This record gives sequence, structure tokens and C-alpha cells, in this order.
Amino acid sequence: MLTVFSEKHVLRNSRTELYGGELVPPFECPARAEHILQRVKEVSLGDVIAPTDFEITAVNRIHDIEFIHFLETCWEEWVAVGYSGEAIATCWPARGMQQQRVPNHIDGKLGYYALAAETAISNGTWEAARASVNVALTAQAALRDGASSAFALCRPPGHHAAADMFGGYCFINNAAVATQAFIDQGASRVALLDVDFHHGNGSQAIFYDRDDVMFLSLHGDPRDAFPHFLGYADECGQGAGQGFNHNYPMGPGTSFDTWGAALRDACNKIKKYAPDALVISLGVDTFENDPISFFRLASDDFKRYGATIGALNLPTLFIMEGGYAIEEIGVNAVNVLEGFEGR
Ligand code: OKP
Ligand code: ZN
Repeated sequence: MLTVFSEKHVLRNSRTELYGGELVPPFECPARAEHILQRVKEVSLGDVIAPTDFEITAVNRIHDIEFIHFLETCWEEWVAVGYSGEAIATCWPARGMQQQRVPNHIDGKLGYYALAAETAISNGTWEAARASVNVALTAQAALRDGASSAFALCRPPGHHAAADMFGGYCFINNAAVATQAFIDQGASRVALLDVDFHHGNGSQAIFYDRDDVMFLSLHGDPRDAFPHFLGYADECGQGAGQGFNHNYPMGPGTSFDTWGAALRDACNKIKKYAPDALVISLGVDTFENDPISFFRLASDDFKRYGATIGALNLPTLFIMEGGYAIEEIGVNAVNVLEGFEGR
């Protein structure tokens, strides 16, 4: 399987994450991608190529122009008002407040466009996010050109990013942009399966009213896990999208038995949908030793479920999302790809 990787991911290197009331070194750090790349090479998964540059228009198919402009200019605006730390949202248009007007001050803009406060924007964040979506689009183009699968080793991740929101370590929704690219190239239906521990709230919101994209997500119950305000089982889509959104929230301590059964159910739905392509939001924070998550998958389980996905026999694009057990992230992520290939 082809891997697409950009060295520009290192430009996403913020110093701080607001966690437990402290500013700590971010869980979403450059070493993650390096470990995955190392494992890809170790098992000789296939060629590794750098991304080509795509026009921003591909991104604009999913994200609002003003939001993209905000991401591009946030850091310089933050510095311009004289702040010395990293750009972190501190206020929000909460219940009962005006939600439609974008403020002028960078504090207001951050609150308007942020879905959470853990994700600090710093110098280089935009450039890395841009490179990350180019990685996704380059891997998607490989499938367009006839490859049966490809691995987009994206960093930063994307599945929490909505049309006009960043947060949960995400800025541009790489998986959603790639999914839309399939549709724009003539696909009638695309399934987007999110196996990251966290609910893919951004992806769900983006495709919620559409029947040409089926979104399915296995994740920590939002009552107990980030992003907390989306990802319930009764969110089934709306309008034309009614019946094309499927959530599988699961509680603390969920084992592979339970998780694997949910995956099989999701795969049955995908099979019936008969999509032209399958996009996987691949997060491996379902691992038993992940520092911020609560499922109990072992390293071997990743290979097993990769095979389940492979049995669908669909053109499949893997998009890297989360996973924070740094030492094991390479083995776990590549196990899915190896299982998929029947290795
Ligand atoms: C990004 B991805 C824990 C707070 C969680 C954000 C997690 C973002 C996960 N107390 N903070 O889906 O892996
Ligand atoms: Zn996650």
C-alpha cells in the first residue's frame, strides 16, 4: 500500500495544551507521525511519497472561506495584539448569546471558531494543516488513478474540524475533504467510517444532511468522553441524510469483543450501502494503554479489525487521526493496514 507523508507536519509543534487545568506539552506531537512512518518502513508496507500541492478550492468544498482565512491569519493577529503565549480560546458564544456575528478582536474570533480550548494555535500551525490535507488529497488521487488502497499519514488530524470550527487537535477535516473529492470525481456514494476513539463530530456535522456520504463512528460515549456534545446513538441524520449517520457510543473499559461486534455491524451497513469508495478515519487511541482514552484494544486486535475492513473489498483510503501511546502508535496503526492487506 502506498503511504503519503509530509515532513511539514513538524511545523505543527505548539508548546501547550490546556489539560486538567494546566498547560502541558501536547499529546498530539510530532513524534507520533515519525513513529508511524518508521513502522511503515520497518514492515515494507510500500512506497512512501511526498504530497503534491492542491488548490485551496478542494478545501473550500468543505470549509467556509472565512474560517480558512481565520486559520491562515490567527497567529499573526494574536501576535499583533501583543500576547506572548499561544493562541487559546477563552470565551464562547454560549447558550442565549449571539452566535452569528464574527467579532473583530482575535479573542472573539477564537471563541467563535473554536469548539474547545485544549488546542493552541501557534506559528506554523496553518502550514502544517495545509500540508496535512495535501497528504489526504494526494492519497485520494492515487485511488482516483486506480490504486485499490492508500494510507494518508496525516498530521495534524482532522475529524473534529467542522465547516467552520477547529479544536480537538484538528484544523482542516482531511477525511471530509478527501471524501468530497471522491464525490466531485463522480462517485455516487462514499462511506466514511471513523474508528478513532473520539466521535468524529466534524465529519458527522459536515455530511449530516446528505445521502451521498454515509458516516459511521465507533467511539467513547459522549457522556464520558470528548467531544461530549455529539455522538449519541440517536443522531441518525436529517433531511435527505436521514438514515445515513450511524453512531456506536461505547462506555469505559470497552473490550475488543464489544468493539469488534460494533465494527461488524457498521461494516454490514456499509456493504448494503454499496459505496464506490470507503474512507477510514484511522485513530488508534482505542489502544488499551492510550493515555487519554478508555477502550481496551490490544495491538493484535488492530490487525484483526484491519482484516474485517479489508473483507469489504472496497477501494479504501486510510486517513490518520489520533493515537497518543507514542511508543506503540506505529505498530498499532500499521497493524490495521497489514490486517487490511491480509498480511
Ligand atoms: C483528538 B482525536 C481529556 C480531554 C480531551 C481532546 C482530545 C482530542 C482528541 N480530558 N481533549 O480525536 O484523537
Ligand atoms: Zn481521538
